[in-house]
Amino acid sequence: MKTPVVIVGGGPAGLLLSQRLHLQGIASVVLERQARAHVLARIRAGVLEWGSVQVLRNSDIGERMDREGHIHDGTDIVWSNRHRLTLNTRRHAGRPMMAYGQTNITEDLYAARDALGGQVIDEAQNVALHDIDGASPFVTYAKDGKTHRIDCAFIAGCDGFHGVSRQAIPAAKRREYEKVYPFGWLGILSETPPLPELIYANSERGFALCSMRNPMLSRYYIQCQLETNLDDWPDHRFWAELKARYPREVAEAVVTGPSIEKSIAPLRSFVCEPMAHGRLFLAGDAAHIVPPTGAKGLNLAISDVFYLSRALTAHFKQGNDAYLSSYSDMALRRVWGAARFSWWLTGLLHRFPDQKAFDLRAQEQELSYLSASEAYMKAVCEQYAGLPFEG
Ligand code: RFL
Ligand code: PHB
Repeated sequence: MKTPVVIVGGGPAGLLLSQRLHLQGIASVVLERQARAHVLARIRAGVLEWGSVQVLRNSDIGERMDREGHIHDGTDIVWSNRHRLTLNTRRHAGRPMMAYGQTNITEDLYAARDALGGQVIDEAQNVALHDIDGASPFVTYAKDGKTHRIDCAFIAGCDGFHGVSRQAIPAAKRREYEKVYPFGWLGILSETPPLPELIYANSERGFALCSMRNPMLSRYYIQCQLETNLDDWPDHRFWAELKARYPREVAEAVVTGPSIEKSIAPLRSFVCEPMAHGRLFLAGDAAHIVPPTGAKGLNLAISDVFYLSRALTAHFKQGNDAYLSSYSDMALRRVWGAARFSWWLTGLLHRFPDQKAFDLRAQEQELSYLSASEAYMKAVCEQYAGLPFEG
């Protein structure tokens, strides 16, 4: 088989790239390791920056998002069980946010790829990248007991943090920056009405987050120890702990019910430089991971794909490789902006095992200053709302 672009990974980054290339008349094949049902069952991100909303709209997959997504003005933060502030992105950065789940976006993307006859090969095993340094790269994979080969002009590595694409860049050409946090998030999904706002909590019992998916679906998280066992967290214990981390008026407003999903996500910051080598280009979690505190992971996957689809389009339609050559540097500028912001917000809102009384006072002071200073609030909201895309 032969195709202009092989895309490794059928998560949001890979599917969105194939969709955007298709709309420009450029064919691709997506190779996904898991079964489609498995990919569609993932519960992950919930918050979109306005720039991401616009990219999804102009990729022809914004219709259901515009119908069912919830546009809101930003997110609240409560701390010391008393104080509350709002990161009002509409007021301080001129753009709102959108609550619309990654699970829905993935469904929308698969529906759009199917409608346009896009080729997504699932359960593709042992995907391997070959000759990425040369002019004629190819990808091999196993399916139904046979080995297949696809020749291409470019390979997009969109296979997430545990994928194979990043490892195809020779170790000597790659620099990796990593920070592993000494805690995780225990998250649940419940078919109950969410609070009207997203609310992060910095409490003495640890971080918590009340979030939403739709009018009858809520998402909640609490900071937990890495060695936490899900069996030790029946729903009643989760709800009690969540409520204990919020002021009374918030806790009383939380509507509890049985969880329909419960999982633990460890927190990590990771960036791989460069994001390209030869004819391989990385996008999304394959190149970088941020802790979920700033809600940036999916948004970065979308901005990488915006840059990469523009670069491949310029190559195939105008024979212009300027954007391909600058892809890694341009994407990384935005990635580091979000990586720094996510690291900062994680530090501001969590309890760390080695924190001293001084550190806690400094956290409280920073939150007080943020609520008092218009200038600081503006700087934070501009980053929470998402940095602009480069032209
Ligand atoms: P994905 O979603 O991991 O998809 C990669 C796909 O590649 C496949 N794959 C392979 N395919 C072929 N061959 C191989 N060898 C392969 N290895 C892997 C995988 O099966 C998978 O289908 O990466 P992608 O597309 O880059 O998308 C990134 C996002 O999923 C991620 O950044 C976000 O979910 C992060 N995130 C959030 N981001 C936000 O922007 N806003 C949020 O509110 C937000 N909340 C979150 C989050 C992530 C979380 N977890 C669980 C890590 C909340 C949580 C709890
Ligand atoms: C979510 O709704 O899953 C969510 C919201 C905000 C975050 C992270 C996750 O910072």
